Order: sequence, then C-alpha cells, then structure tokens
Amino acid sequence: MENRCNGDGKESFKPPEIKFTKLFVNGQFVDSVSGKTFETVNPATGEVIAKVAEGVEADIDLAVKAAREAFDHGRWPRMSGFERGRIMSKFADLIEQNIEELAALDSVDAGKLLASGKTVDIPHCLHILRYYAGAADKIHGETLKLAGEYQGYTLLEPIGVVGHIIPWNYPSTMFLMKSSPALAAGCTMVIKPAEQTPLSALFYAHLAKQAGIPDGVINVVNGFGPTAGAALCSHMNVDAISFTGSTETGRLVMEAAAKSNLKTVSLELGGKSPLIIFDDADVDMAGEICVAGSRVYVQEGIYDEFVRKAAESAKSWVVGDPFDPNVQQGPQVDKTQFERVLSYIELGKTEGATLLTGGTRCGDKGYYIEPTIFTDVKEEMRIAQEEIFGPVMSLMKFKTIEEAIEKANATRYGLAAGIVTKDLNTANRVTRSVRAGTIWINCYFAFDPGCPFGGYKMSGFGRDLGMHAINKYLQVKSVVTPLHSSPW
Ligand code: TXE
Repeated sequence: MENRCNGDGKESFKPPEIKFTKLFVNGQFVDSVSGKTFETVNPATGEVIAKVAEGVEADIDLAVKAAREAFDHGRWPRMSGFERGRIMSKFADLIEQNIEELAALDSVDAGKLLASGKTVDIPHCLHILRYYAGAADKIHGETLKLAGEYQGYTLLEPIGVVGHIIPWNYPSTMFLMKSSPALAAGCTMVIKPAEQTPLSALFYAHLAKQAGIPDGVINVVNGFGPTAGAALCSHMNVDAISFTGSTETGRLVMEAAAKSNLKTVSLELGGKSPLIIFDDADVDMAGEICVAGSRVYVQEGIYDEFVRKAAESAKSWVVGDPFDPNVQQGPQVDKTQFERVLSYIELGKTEGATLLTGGTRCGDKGYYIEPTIFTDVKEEMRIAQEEIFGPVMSLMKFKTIEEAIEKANATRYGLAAGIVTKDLNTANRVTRSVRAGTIWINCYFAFDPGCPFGGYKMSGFGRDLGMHAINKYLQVKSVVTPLHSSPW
C-alpha cells in the first residue's frame, strides 16, 4: 500500500470553538499587562487558529504574586490531603466530561491525532490526576529515634510556589504530569505552556476553578521562553522550577535558578533513546515496537529481514489530517520544527547514511513529513547523536551484546531505552548496563502514572510521575524534642 500523504489542508472536521485565549491569573482570565497577543497556528494547515494574550515579565510577576499569596495565606496548603484529593478528583471528573473538546484543542493546536487524544492521551491524563488525588492524603514523614534523651520526626511540607515550564509535544499530559503531584503536595503554581500550544492549558485552568481549586493556586501565563519562561526561572519568589524541554534550554533554566534565589530545579530534557533488537526477537513484534524508535540497533542475523519489513511498514504508514481516524501520523508542531526535521534529513544524506524510505515533506500545505528511515548510520553521525524529534529513524547493525551496550550508551543522553528479546539473561544484562531512566523490555513507550520518568546524563535529573515526583514538590522539616523536661 502506498503511503497516503494528504496534508493538503482539507478539513474533514469542525474545528473546536476557542473559548479561552487570555492569561489565567488569580482565578480570572485577564489580558496581558501590555495588551500584546501572539498567534497560535494549526500545523495541519499553517493557518492562524487564535490570538492569545502574550505574557512577559510583568505578567509573570502578577501570577507569582497570586501564587505566593495563595501559598502563604490561602487554604490549599493548609487543607487536609484528603480534601485536596477530593477536589482533584472533581477536577478529573470535569476533564472527563470535556474529553472531546480537550482532545480537539490539542489536535488543532499541536497536530495530535484526535482519535488517540480521546482514547489514549486524555485518559492517561485522567489516570495521572486520579493517581495523585489518591496520593494527596498519603504524604507523611518519619518518626526518628535519636541518640540521647531526644526524639524527632520529619514533616513533609509543600515546597511553595512552583514554576512549571512545559513543551509542545504532549500539551495535556505535560500540564497534568507537572501540576498533579504539585497540587497533591499542597503547592501553588505558575504554568507556562509552550508558545506553540497554549490552548488546552487555558481550558484546564478553567476546569480547575470549576472543580473548586482556590484562586491563585493554578496560574497560566502564555508566552515565549526568553521572556515569560526566563522571568519565571529568575523570579525571587518562586521556590522550585520543573522544566521539560531541550537540553540547551535546561542549561539556561538552571543558570537562572543559580543566579537568582537558588530555587530547586528538575529537568526532563532531550533524548536519543536506543531500541536494541536481538536475533531471537519476533520480527513482526519488533517492527510494531520500533515505530517510535529513533535509534534502532538490530542484530545481524535478522537485520536484512528487519530492514525490509521496516521499509514496508513506513510506506504503508498513513500521514495526514489529525482529525481523520485512519491517520497514523499528523504534522510537525510548527514551521520551525518542520524545517529542523527536514534539515536533519538533508544532514543524514550528506553525512553518508542511506535513505531507505521517506525523506521529503508530504503535500504542499501544513507541516507534514514522510516517515523516514536511514540505514548505514554510524555512531559518530549527527543524526545518530542529536535529538531530531520527528518521524526519522536510524537503523544500525550490531553483532554482540557487548557491542550493543556500548553503542546504546554512546550518546550524551540517557532518557530511555528499549530491548526486544526472548532471552531473560540478555534482557537483564542490558537493563543493568544501559544508562537510562526508563528501560522498556519487549514494549516501547509504555507509560503509567505510577512509573517514574526522567533522565540520566544530559537528559536531566529529577523524576516526573510515580511517588518520586511528589518529592520534588516537598520540603523535609526535622522536628526535635527532648523526651523529658527541657535541658535548657
Ligand atoms: O524546546 P525549548 P523547543 C527538544 C526537541 C526539540 C528541541 C527544541 O529536540 O526539537 O527540544 O524544541 C520554554 N527560559 N525537546 O525549541 O526551547 C519554551 O517557551 C525558560 C524535547 O520547543 O526547550 C517552552 O515552553 N523557558 C522535549 C519550553 O521551554 C524557556 C520536548 C520548551 O522549549 C526558555 C520539547 C528560557 N530561556 C522539545 N527558552 C522533551 N524532553 O520531551 C524556551 N523556554
């Protein structure tokens, strides 16, 4: 079957109504201080969807003030964990009632597939929020048996005002993955969505208010990185930053934190995750798994068969309108990413890799790119080292398990890795040897709210998801008291 590229901008859907375009500060939708706006674009057509209020330093300042007031004097941090969890559960119920509209907003704004938004992404968000709603009343410290005539205990207290800076690749998941554990911990927050995808964040803020989350607890400031994002990172009244994005920007975030008030930082950065497929793998299963792989190592015994099947599968992959339920791959999020991915494809060719399939844009409207596979890729090539973040896969051959481990580790990143094998010893050995924050065995891209996610090496530090994520929004306070009458 031929690869169907129908990125011709034909709209097979009724676009969602855009209800919220302002900033959300202290429980109100407000214009930016300057009155400035910016355009958000539908990547399927390249057309403007809406003009959104543009926040800069002055708007971040107002939002931080609101969050500070809500933290220092408001109900949220003082409420019982059970009550916070109850309100968060209500927030989840409201999201569930609006699933179609939220998925449509991410489709039109980020090019996410509508069908998977409704059945996978937003349900995953609900799962995350409900997981942390359930965790809110299970945050507790320890009792300490101290030397001498003292006893002690630890109090786990919310860290304060949190700044969340999020990217465009999963607008809904990122919003809830960052905000839910911080809410459970009792923090207040300012969220800066990616400039490419602000729309669903504003809808979530509206639903949070309806659920009963007090004003000032969640604030959303749309805007650009070097202005709004940077102001949040350097703000003296922000206690923690949780960032997901590129390694280059992560460095700036940490620098700004160091130069301002030494706020705590957690970074979930780029990746170049290897997927290692051993000779004993079921080639069809491996083919299905490899869809999301960017650096795929295949053992020599099945390499030729795997390459043939991967090419067939890429050619039958349906690229097009994210609102079409038959489509498997939508557009790149914006013109910049689109051009960046195409330039990496050109680079792969000039570096001497063989273009097996794909390699060009699809259609002449919207930011669609053909599923692209390179073979004969060498470790030192930039396409094997740098994060491309598009439908481009590099296929490489290996002989021994030692070679696979060495090659898998030969990047500056360590976000995740995958292994496909029937041999338990092989799986165990690779799992222990690859330096990455997540290892998927005989699956890929399998996420769960209970499973921490984050990087080794230059993929960052700190974890989202799981109970680990709550820790980054908490402070530990030690309390010490004498067992008998005070020695002083
Ligand atoms: O990332 P940025 P971009 C990788 C991926 C992609 C590349 C570039 O390789 O191709 O990064 O994407 C905000 N201070 N990932 O340019 O710039 C920005 O406004 C504070 C990996 O979109 O890191 C946005 O909200 N904030 C990835 C967020 O940072 C700043 C997801 C991410 O943007 C800022 C996305 C600054 N100085 C991209 N500059 C993943 N790990 O999942 C920008 N921002």
